Amino acid sequence: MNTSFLPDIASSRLAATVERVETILVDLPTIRPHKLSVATMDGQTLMIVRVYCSDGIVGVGEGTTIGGLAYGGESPESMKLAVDHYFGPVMTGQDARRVRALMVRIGKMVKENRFAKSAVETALLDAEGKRTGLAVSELLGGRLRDRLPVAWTLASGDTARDIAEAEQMLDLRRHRIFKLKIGKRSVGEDVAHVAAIKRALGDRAAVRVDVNMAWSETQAAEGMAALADVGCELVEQPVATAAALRRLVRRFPVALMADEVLNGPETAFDLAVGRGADVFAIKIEQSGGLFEAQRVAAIADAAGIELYGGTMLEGAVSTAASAHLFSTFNNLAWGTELFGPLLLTEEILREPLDYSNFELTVPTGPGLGIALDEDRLAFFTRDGARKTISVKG
Ligand code: MUC
Ligand code: MG
Repeated sequence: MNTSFLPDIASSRLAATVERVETILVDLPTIRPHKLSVATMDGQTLMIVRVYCSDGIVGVGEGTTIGGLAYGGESPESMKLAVDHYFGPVMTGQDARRVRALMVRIGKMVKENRFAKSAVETALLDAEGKRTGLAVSELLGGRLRDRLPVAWTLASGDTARDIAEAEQMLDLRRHRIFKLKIGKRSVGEDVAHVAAIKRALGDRAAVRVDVNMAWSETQAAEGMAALADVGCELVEQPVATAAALRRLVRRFPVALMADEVLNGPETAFDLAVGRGADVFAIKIEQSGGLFEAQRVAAIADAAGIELYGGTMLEGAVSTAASAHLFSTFNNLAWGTELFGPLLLTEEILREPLDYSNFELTVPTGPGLGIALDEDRLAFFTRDGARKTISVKG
């Protein structure tokens, strides 16, 4: 067959290889102590990764978790070490434009490390978007919406303070969905806390809770029944295991959402087969990257499980990446909680993300569509001018 009329795809593509991969840790204070059942956070550490390519393009990604190692097996420090020592050498010299191929290559050489994989994949997609002039959402198949509803987490540990904070958010028209962090106190105390907040906010706001696995199965049965009675519309990960979630789902008139048990497509598939949740909290880092999170969403869709766009209290880079992905979901019934940057005292973007009218605008520029404020980033880089923050239990 004469194929001379076909364009030579390989040579018509602009070549770009990975030249080097750099990481930094950035410690940023939170606006108030953020109290979860697993940890109290006074600050957040972002592992920022930069992928330098041979065509001069630099892609940026972020790896972030909650409370050091209190939430999962990866910490910002372990992500940095993994990227510096293992991802970097595997990526260097490779075609930076074949993002999926490069992620497969990394997957062969690096097991687990899902948060770190999400960070480097974000950086590669940001670079490819900058190169082609396309937003990451377009590289992922195209956005279905430009704005995303954003929940706020009330986690000061004090009922009156949480109510005041919620009122302020409503006044500012920033949030009208509130997720309450519970599980540290007794079930009775927690239910009273939720009831008081729902009573104060009434129909002006939706109230949901996240127990972060703190309850036993019997506590969860008691708690879910009582929470349904006080007007809570959703309970997130009350217990630790998928089996226990499965035994709780549909027993109470309150939606049950899976979070910590969702660690990528395989766990999503198992949960979907057993119908272990009404809703999936999809997170790019927990899934192992944007492509893997897309697969989790597809499994949920096929199983009739509703979607919620979750966060690891990420900073602006990973929040923007998540927003790009979530904007491609057809059915985002429960909105998102992409409020991470608002929990931090410091802005690290040259132009902040737009939170207005209860929603976040998905950036439109090439790649992630954001630009880092390099001076501020340098100031807050660990071992830079500012001192490291701590994490308490
Ligand atoms: C989680 O467990 O969902 C999201 C909001 C927040 O305060 O913590 C997270 C993580
Ligand atoms: Mg959660």
